[in-house]
This record gives sequence, structure tokens and C-alpha cells, in this order.
Amino acid sequence: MELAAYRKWASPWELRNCWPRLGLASVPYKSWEPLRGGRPEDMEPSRVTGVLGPAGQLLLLLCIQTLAVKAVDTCPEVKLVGLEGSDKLSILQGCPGLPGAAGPKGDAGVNGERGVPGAPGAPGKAGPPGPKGDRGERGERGDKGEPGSRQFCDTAPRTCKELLTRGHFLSGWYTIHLPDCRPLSVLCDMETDGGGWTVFQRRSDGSVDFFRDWATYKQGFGSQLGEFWLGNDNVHTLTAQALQTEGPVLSPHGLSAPGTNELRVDLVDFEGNHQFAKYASFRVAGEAEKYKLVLGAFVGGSAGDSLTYHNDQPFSTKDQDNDSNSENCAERYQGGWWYSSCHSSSLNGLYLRGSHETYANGVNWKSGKGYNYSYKVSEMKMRPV
Ligand SMILES: [Ca+2]
Repeated sequence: MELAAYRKWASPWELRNCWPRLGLASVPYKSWEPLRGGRPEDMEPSRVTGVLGPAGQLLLLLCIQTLAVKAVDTCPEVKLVGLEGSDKLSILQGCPGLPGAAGPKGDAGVNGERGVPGAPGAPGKAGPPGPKGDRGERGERGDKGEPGSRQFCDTAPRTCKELLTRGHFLSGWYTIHLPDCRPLSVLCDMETDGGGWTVFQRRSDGSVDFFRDWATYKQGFGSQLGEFWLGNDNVHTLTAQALQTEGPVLSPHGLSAPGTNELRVDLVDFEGNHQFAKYASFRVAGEAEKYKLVLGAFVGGSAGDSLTYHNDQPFSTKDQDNDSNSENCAERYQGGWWYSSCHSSSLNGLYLRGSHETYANGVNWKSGKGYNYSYKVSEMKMRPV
């Protein structure tokens, strides 16, 4: 049977609904493309049957019959409309066609407006540390720092003589540095005999008690404003310092550091008369040797020599009798000194203000004004030679 015979029941459009049932969807489009516009509903039936073969034609026939039956069940609907009671117009209302194919997809709509940002969420937990960054560029050079202690110590003044060399011409208290870098305040006499003297003992007004024990003489006592004892440890350190650099060696800062200190004793009585005594060298041993006095030759002075007698004698105080007398010389003459048996000088004795009746317990210098005259001013000072 020719397929075309059924076109009176089925429109080409209805016929198209049979194609999927016949598996025609798998028929290559190009096999019917050459027909008008290539649309399935316009397909030439003969061409279709040629494509389908005998079995396909039978299936197509059954499909079209089904379509026809469905159409009969529901369509057409005949309506008789009367026109002014005479003529009758019969209107055969055809069946509604099957839904057309879906139209082409419309253009995309305009994007909606951006929504209002939502509230910020709770902070998340910190992630694991990231990998180490690359090394940064080298920073600029920093400001110059404070001098290092060691370097500063190497260039700091060690003695009053050094201070004088550096232009400190006024007598007074200065800070010098010991070999172990410890700072020490000392009274520098920058006027007497060329200056540069480090004063380690001074009496001037009786304001300070010199009848002290071993420990006090060891550490020093008194006041920068008047009378004082610099301390046996300090005097030892200052004189040992010179000993360590014995000979014309050069210190780190290029100044000559002679190995010996000379000693000068200055005395002033209450009439204003000055006397002095000078010794070529002076050293005080350490505490292990009881701060023994190591004195060089007397080299002159109006006061005469009243100290050589004490050379090589240990220091004694009221609580430490190191003298060679059966008695306690320090106790008896009320001072701390290098007593032997007992003394020819005792500049740490009682401040008795000039002449005194008591025997040898004042600020005495035997070769000067004897055992019964206590000087107004006494100064013991050292200077590197
Ligand atoms: Ca004794």
C-alpha cells in the first residue's frame, strides 16, 4: 500500500509523530534532507517507505491507523448552526493538531541586579602557617652604638696623670678605670709638683674618724668633700697595675705606661707651712700579704724621711695586730698604719689640731714636727713615673 493513501487521515505533521515509533529518529537526516526544507512533516512518503523497508511500512501503517482512530473518537465535531431558521450551515470543526515543536530557545534575560551583601560570617580558624618567605633585602646601616665596655675600657683614662695629659688641669674627683675595667672615683691633684697625682689619703679638718677596723681600711672610707682613705684594695690595685706593666711598654692607647709609682706626702701645719716628702717608688701588696708597704728610696722633701722605717711592714688596724711590737700599735696610737714597733709616722692618727701633750697619737711625721704635733693637712699621693 502506498503510504500516500493515508494522507487523507493523517497530515504530514501527524505522520511525523510516527517517526519515533518507527525508529526513524535514527534514520540519517541527510537521507531526507534533500526534500523541501528537509522537515520531517514534509517528507515525501515514497522516500520514507524507501527508507523504512517492508516491516517499517507496516508499522507506519498501524501508527497512522491509530492516529486516525483517535481522531475519530474525538474529532471531528460537527456543529449545526442555524441561520435565521432557513439555511443551515454545518461547520466541521477539525481536530486540534498535536502540540507544535518547541520553539527556539529564547534569548537570555537581562541579568538581575546585584543582591545586597550578606552579613559577614564568623571568622574561620587560622590556617596552618605558610611556608617560610624569602629572605628580605639587607636593611640600611644602623646608627652608631655606644662604645663597647671592653673597647671603652681600653681607651678610658687609667690614672690622674693620664687625665692631666688629656687636658684636665683642675684638681678634683675624676673617674678612672682599673685594669679589670671597674670605674673608680679618685681625687686628682693637678697642681702640686707638676700635677697628675692620685690622692689616696687626706686629712684636713678632723671631720672623719680614722680609728677604723681592718674591713673599713680595706674598702675605704670618708668623704670626697674632705677626709678619706681610698681603701687598701684600691691602693693595691692601682699600684699593682703599674707593676704589671713594668718597663717602658705601650698601653693599648699608645701612651707610655711606666711600671712604677712614685709617692709624695704633703703636710700643712696650722700656721700654713707646707712640708713634703718624696719616694722613688711605692706599692702596697695584696690582702694576702696584709697590704704590706713596698717603698723605694727617699728622694727628698722638707718634711724629711719618716716612712722608710715602715718599709716592708704589713698594715695593722685596731682589730688586726700585724706589727712587730708586743703591744697593739694601732690600738695604742689610734689609727691604721704599717706599724712596726711602732712608728716614725702615723698620718691616720687622731686629729689633734696642732701641738698635743699625748705621745705620738696625732697626725704625726716625726722628722717634720715630731710626735707632739698633729698636722692640719696631710695628703698621700701616687703618680706613675
Ligand atoms: Ca703587736
